[in-house]
Amino acid sequence: MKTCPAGPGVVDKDITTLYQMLEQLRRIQSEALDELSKVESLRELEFWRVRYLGKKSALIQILRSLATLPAEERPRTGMQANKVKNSLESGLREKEELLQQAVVAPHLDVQRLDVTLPGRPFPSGGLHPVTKALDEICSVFRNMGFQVVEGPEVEWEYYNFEALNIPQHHPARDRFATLWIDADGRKDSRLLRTHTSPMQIRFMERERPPIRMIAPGRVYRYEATDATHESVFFMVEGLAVDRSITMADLKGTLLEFCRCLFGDERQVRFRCDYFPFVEPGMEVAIQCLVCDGDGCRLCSHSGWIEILGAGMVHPDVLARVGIDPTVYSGFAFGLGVERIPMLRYGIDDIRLFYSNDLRFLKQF
Ligand code: 2U9
Repeated sequence: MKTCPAGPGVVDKDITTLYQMLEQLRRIQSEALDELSKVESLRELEFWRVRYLGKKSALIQILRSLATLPAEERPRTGMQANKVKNSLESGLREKEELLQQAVVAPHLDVQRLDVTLPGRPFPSGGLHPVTKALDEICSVFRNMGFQVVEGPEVEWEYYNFEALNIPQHHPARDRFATLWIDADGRKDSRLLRTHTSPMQIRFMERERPPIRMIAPGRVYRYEATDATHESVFFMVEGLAVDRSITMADLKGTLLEFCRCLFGDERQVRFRCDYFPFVEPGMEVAIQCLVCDGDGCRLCSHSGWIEILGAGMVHPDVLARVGIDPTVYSGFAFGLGVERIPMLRYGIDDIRLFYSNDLRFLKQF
């Protein structure tokens, strides 16, 4: 049972009036703040201000009528009315700030700004599958002590051919369909390098053994493109020169490379081949990744897939750069980079790498 604050004798009517007044103030506050949350522009905000804080608003009317209330009701009603007024005024200020921000920065959706939400991720690019393969190949050789060396794509005929035992009119030149820059038949013309081997020559000219280096990079061939040929593609070539380097070093290094890339279980095959810059030369093949050696369309029913060319550096090549082949020997190898992701992911057309189709590229 409520007692009358004015003590016995004060009529119930006054208590009722007090409670009604306080109740009305609560309603004003709740309705005003509810309406404020729906306001979407400075214009609407002005209407709201006039309606809830203007001279003719219910709240201001109540504040004005405080003087007419019985003295014992005044403090409580006055305190409550001022509280409501303060809360509406601070709500007004906050809203005004937000809406003004929206005018300056309209892209901020003030109404729906939830600062607790995690940020929207920016769409970020990814590495190209050929870049990933290059990085992986380089990292395997780096771990075996090879340094990575890069050089020019526009090259002298000497570095691309002559220094590698491929003089003018040598039949091996047919194998490297060349894009010439100076097509005037001069002795030392410029060309787009057909392999990265010129880098091995350049490196040996300026460094002395022991040498362990790889040369990754873009190479060019004057060829019609098809599913397995591109006129611009990537190669990684490698070279090790030291006293008493043997074929066992070559086999051990390339076996480790194949295991790192294709797993410990994959069989690796070495067979004789010919390249003018190595003697003996060999091709390196791995057991087919699709049929595990049983024979299928990918491996032309042979069970093997060639991935590298290699050999012991020809003594004439060493002698030409001033390294005595009676003291030093070396091994070298080369591979086409695109072939690695093609085999791994079953990509049947090399042109997909360079057609800039995001549906393809996003998969890696
Ligand atoms: C120097 C000495 C020796 C690098 C080698 C290969 C074998 C080879 C192929 C890879 C893809 C040709 O275009 S391809 O088909 N490369 O088979 N490369 S030995 O030998 C060198 C290089 C430089 C001074």
